[in-house]
Amino acid sequence: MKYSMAWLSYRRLPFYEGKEYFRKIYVQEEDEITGTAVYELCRGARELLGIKTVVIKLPEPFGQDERGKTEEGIYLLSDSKGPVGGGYRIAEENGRIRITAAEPEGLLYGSFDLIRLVQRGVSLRGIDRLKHPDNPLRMLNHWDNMDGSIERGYSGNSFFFRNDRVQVEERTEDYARLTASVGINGVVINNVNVTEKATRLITGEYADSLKRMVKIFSKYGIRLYLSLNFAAPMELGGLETADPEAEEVKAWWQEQMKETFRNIPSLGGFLVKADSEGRPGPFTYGRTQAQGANMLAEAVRPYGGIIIWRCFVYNCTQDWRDRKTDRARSAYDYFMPLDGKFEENVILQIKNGPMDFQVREPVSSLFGSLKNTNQMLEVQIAQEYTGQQRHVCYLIPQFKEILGFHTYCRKEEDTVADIVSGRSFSHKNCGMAAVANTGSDANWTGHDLAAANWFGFGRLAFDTSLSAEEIAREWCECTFGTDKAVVYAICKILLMSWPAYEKYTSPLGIGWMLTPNNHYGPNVDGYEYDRWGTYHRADHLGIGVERGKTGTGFTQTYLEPNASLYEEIETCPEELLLFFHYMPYTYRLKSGKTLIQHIYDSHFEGVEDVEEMVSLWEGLKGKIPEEVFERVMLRMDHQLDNSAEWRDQINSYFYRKSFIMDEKGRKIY
Ligand code: GCV
Repeated sequence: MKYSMAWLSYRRLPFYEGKEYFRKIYVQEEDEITGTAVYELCRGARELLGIKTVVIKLPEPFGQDERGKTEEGIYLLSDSKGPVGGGYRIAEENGRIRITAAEPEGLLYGSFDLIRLVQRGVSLRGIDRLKHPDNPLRMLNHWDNMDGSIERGYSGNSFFFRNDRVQVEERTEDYARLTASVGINGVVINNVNVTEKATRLITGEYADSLKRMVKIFSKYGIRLYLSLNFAAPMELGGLETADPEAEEVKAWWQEQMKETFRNIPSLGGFLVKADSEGRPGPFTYGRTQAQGANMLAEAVRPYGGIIIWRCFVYNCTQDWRDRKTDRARSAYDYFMPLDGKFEENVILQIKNGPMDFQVREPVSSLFGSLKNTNQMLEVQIAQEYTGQQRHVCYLIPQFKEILGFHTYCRKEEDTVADIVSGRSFSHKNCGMAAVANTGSDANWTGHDLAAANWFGFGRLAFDTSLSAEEIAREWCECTFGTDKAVVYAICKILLMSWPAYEKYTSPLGIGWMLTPNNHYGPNVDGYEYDRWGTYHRADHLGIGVERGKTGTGFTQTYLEPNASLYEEIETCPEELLLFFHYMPYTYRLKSGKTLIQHIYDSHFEGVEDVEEMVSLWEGLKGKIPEEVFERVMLRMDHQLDNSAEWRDQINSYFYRKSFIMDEKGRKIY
């Protein structure tokens, strides 16, 4: 086997009560996506149940009368009054399972859901499930480069690009299957840092291979998107400017888009990183982010395209001596004044927190503050700052907290989940995106357990009401089967992993403290005297960034009561205390412990948690495939060493800074 099929690696079920349903599939429509649904059901039946399925075309029209007289089997029924937007209903009655949806995508998602239920051994008798995707857009953002490398990639090379060429191969289809099976409907294949060859992806040069990719994606209801280079008019068109207000620039983009969409008519649109970390953007010309985004939006509008404009804009050449400039404020300060000024086909894509995917950050204050602008949540399942797929770090509990955060932008329906789903402000162009964690490794994600984040992101973006526990269990049962001991141990490891990572790395929301550039392993002062705006401000008396009114004022970018909650030390959630406030080491937390003692204790505990995770994994020997067991074991052994390194460096650093002994007298160096 060249590579695994992760949670779609079907293993034959020795006994399954609902086998008979799968002998016949009745289908009404003959469109491509419904065809895929049929193919997937047949494949599932063959591989899971050892059944050869007969596919029967239903007569047109197929109304209520006809439905009464049907035979046993599975029915894929399109019904304009059925669930819309990719939603579906699965209902069983008298030996007939009906999957009903208004659109073919719904039939596909319903079919994958049905297969998942079989994989998990769930009885289908009397089942009645109605599902509507919560988020209209459910996207993966790949940071893949044309040379085949992946920025922040931890599972091999790109399977989209190699040697400056677009690759379309068997793996493209398997990727589409996995991705669509969890409800993802949009994929950006290239890095947001668009340089050199990647700038040319919008030209005809790569059109043939991109078209082949689109053909595969479309079968699975996935739209292709590209990242673009804001300076393309200069780099490709030879213009002297990329000023969004210059007529020649507008004309260049309009002409280019005509060609791009002629080549790839179903292209969804573009993701843009502008004015960030050295990328070009409208600021160069004294223009706003809205002027930049709207100019592009106008060029793609005739083709139904959208512009997804990232809010990750900040000053990355800060002076560490400057205590007023605050990277956390940056996106808010640039984008808030522009609320309501973006075109309807622009979506602002906002990272979950105001810094950069740390293990703990507050939710970005743009959520809830922006009311008249389409917005999307961006999270990162590539574990750049959370152990780089060498550590287990199941991130779905973090995403649940983010989605559940009350912004107080309205009396009801005010959470991040409400906002990005479009419920709060009736937006249609909105949703969730994740920076992807896949690559050419045989298990797709480097660490086998990291696949739970890919699966989990898709499931959560589709259904934000699912709990992190439910998703972990689903993933585990689909991937490893339903043996209770296996499911218990793996779910426990997953659910312990994010809190453990938080405990043994940087304390109480301060973040960073890791090796510059590669972002792996501890280095407390690695970024402290650098230009990136990521400081902990520790001295011999205390630690933390003062972001209250007397500091950078970032607390005041939140709506009330959150602004006051974060401002006041007594009410500030302790897991974020050092993000918002500079605190003395002797400050007593609610637990009664001093801040310094909390740092020591949590670091010892974090490593103990990893020890427990390791022993849970050891208990799985012989219960899961040997190869997977060994591969994960190796990574877990490393995680244990690396977490101890974190513990020792952090504890020693703060002991040496504060000169306060550990009350428990443990070894600190
Ligand atoms: C793609 C962080 C990462 C960069 C990444 C950037 C972004 O700074 O370290 O590698 O660039 O975020 O989100 O654009």
